[in-house]
Order: sequence, then structure tokens, then C-alpha cells
Amino acid sequence: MTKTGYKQWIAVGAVVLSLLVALYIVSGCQQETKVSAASDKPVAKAASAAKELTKDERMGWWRDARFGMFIHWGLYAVPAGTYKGERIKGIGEWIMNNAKIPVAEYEKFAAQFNPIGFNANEWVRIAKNAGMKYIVITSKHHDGFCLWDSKVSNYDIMDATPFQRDILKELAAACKKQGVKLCFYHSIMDWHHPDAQAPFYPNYNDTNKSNPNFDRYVENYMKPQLAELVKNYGPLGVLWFDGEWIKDWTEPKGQDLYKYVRGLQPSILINNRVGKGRQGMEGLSKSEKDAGDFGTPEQQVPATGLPGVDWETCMTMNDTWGFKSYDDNWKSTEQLIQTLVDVASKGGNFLLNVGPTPEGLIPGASVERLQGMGQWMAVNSESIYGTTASPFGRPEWGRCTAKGNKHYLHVFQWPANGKLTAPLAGATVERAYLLADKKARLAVTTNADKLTISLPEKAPDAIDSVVVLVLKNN
Ligand code: FHN
Repeated sequence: MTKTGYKQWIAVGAVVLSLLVALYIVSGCQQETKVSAASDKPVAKAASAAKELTKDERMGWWRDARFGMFIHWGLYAVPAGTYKGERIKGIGEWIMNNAKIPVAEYEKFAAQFNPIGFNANEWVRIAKNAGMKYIVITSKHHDGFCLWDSKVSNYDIMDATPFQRDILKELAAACKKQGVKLCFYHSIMDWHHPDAQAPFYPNYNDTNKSNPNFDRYVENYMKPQLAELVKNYGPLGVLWFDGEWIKDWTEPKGQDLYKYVRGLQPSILINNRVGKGRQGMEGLSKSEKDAGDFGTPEQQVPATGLPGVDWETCMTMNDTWGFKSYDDNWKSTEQLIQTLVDVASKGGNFLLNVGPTPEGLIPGASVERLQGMGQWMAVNSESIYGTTASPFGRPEWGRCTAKGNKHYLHVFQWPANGKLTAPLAGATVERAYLLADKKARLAVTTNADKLTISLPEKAPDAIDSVVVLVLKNN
């Protein structure tokens, strides 16, 4: 081949090569374009529709928490169970109905409501030190009085009282600061609103009566107030509805309200009193189709665990939710700790109530019990938080909770012979120890039908000593 021929071939080669390079770059760009276009598409998709949380994802923090504080506080703390010199029977927050107080008379308590002792950080500290992970406070109870600065009502803390501080805003800040979930109780029944149950006086709770303007109350008052609570004080953990038993409220209304609130905050939890599914004080829903994320047994604990059902027992420490100056029928710290354990051993949550005084203080007897619960939780909270129901029901010596490959044996009655038995014959125990003394290993023997743990003579806790069994992952 002549030199000229070589040069021509080289020139052609260079042209072909540059064409190939150009083709590669163009296709590469197209690829980038495609990729970027493709990647743009998923990003665009992600941006437009935030991932809908599953119920398990929404419920995660709540199932882990297991223990919360209920707070019933409002104008009813002013009479504190006494009206015109007479002690009124029934729970303190029902005094307006039980003493047959006309709306105009009851409103006068607002001018006396000046809780200068209120300290939101102190309340949250008391709850947190007790081991409580969330607080449910009455934003509005049946009496209709609002503990926040509502733009749709003057019957609130800012317009009707000398206090003129937004209690829910202060509590929201304290909860955020201390890492406690803020939740609101909200009554569907409203004894103050003319379109709700106010006209039913003297029996505001007359479940045979209907208000023709009730839908106006729901659409123009209740829903706007709920929007205020969720948007201005949230994000909230739970909206805890109540007062749903009235004639004007229906399951379809409950389904609508559930959707409405979830639309305001998709991650929020809502109890089953948003609809009509609750079966009285037993609190569980008739059907899983009924509105609400969890059942609400009141002043009682279900007899057994309820697999696949989320539920929360709410309970008073004495006999009233709202403050009564003379109700001293307090449950003992032992009863309260063992109830918490009983509830957790059945897979439920425990919402324990305090009823603050008109001065804004949590009663001393409540604080004392919460401190006692906190001392127990400081050692044993691992056996409560994030646990599931007992794998073998209720042993005669106490309760059991479970988490992962651990069983927590809650021993209320310490065996005199130092031998604790559990119906776990098939289990292979890697190690056993006291939660109060993790270093000391406990001897475990098994036979055909049971497992026996040898315990030290003295129980580490007089109320509930926890023995941990670490099971071999089979
Ligand atoms: O009527 C209310 C009562 O005042 C209190 O708020 C309890 C707490 O769950 N709920 C209703 C009674 O079931």
C-alpha cells in the first residue's frame, strides 16, 4: 500500500472514530437523558404522593409506649365536686349535668378559673419520670369549655378567664422539649353549644333527644376546632374522641370524622370512640370495620390478651377523672404498677388519669403514686415498653410479657421455696437473670411440662420482681 493510501485510510479511520465517539456521546447523553428522565419520573412520583403509612407504621410508637398520662382538666375543677354547698354525686367533670347547672350559671366558673400554679414543664416532667411516653389532655370535655385559644369560640381559656394563657400551646411546647407525645381528648357531645346538647338542659346527656342543628355544630364548629388543634398544636400522637353515645352521632358520621382528621394529619391515631363501635365500658369495637385505630376499655382490663387487637385501658387513680376536693379513694402504687403490668401482659396500653386542681397542680396523692411507678419503671421499663402479650396466659404468681427472644416473668408473689415454675417446657433457655441484677445468673431446669427457675431468697421488689428468660432462637 502506498504512503498516500495509508494517509487516506488514517483520515477515514479518524472520521469514523470521531463519528463513533460522537455517536457514543449522543447515545450516552440520551442514556443520561433517559436515566435522568427516568430518574426524574420516580423523583417526581415521590414528590407528588407522600408514602401512605400502614397502620402498623402509624401504631409503632404507640405500641412501644404502652404507658400514658390522661389529664382531665377544665372549669369543673373550680367547683371540685361541690355546688351550692352540696357534694354532688358522680365524677367531677360531670358536675354541670349532675347538679343540673344552667349554661349561664356554669359559665360563671370561667371567671374564677385562674390556675396560676400551672407549669406545663412540671406536668410533663412528672409524667416522663413516671415512665409515661404520651399525654392525652382534655382539649374540650362535655361542658364545652376550650383549653386553647379557639378562633371559633369565645368560650375558651383566652377569652373567658382571667388566666389568658393558651394551656395547650404551653403543654405542646413542654412535650416537644421533653420528648413526650402530645395527644388531645375531644368530646363530640357539647353541653354548651346551642346546636349540640345545651338545649337538652337539665339533662344534657339525654340520649333520646336530637338537635335539628347538630350537623351545623359538626361542620361549622367541631370540625374547624379540630383543624385548629391538629394544625396549630400538632403533629399530635392521638385524637381521643369521647361523648359519642348521643343520639345525633352515628357510625357514618364517625367514619367521616375519622377520614377528616386523618386528612389533617395522616400519621395521627384515632380511638374507637370517633364512631359508634364501642361496646360500652368494655370499650372494644363490635367489628374491625368500625371507625378507630384502637379500643378503649374504661376502668377495666380485658380478661385476656386480644390477638391482633390494639386497645388501651383508661383508668382513674381515685374515683373521678376531673378534680373533686374530697375524693380520697386512691388506688395504691402497688395496684397501679400491677395494673400496668397486667395490661401490658395482655398486649394493651395503660392510660392513667390525673385531675389537676383549679390552681393548676397535679394532686399530691397522684404525684406520690406516679413517683412510685417511676421508681419501678426506672429498673423494669424494658419489660413494658415494646412488649407483646404473654405467651402462656396468666400464671398464678404474676404476669408475663414478651419481646423478641426474651420473656419477662413478673413475679408478684415471690415463691417461699425459691422455685418459680412456668409452662415453657419446650423452651431452650440460654440464660436467666433478674432485671434488677443482670449479672447474677439463675439456674433453670426443665422437665416434661414445665420449666423451673431457682430464685434467691429475697425478692428484689416487693411489688413486682422481673425474671428475664433469654430463649435460644430456635
Ligand atoms: O363521660 C366521660 C367521662 O367524663 C370521662 O371523660 C371518661 C374517660 O374515658 N369518658 C367518658 C365516660 O365513658
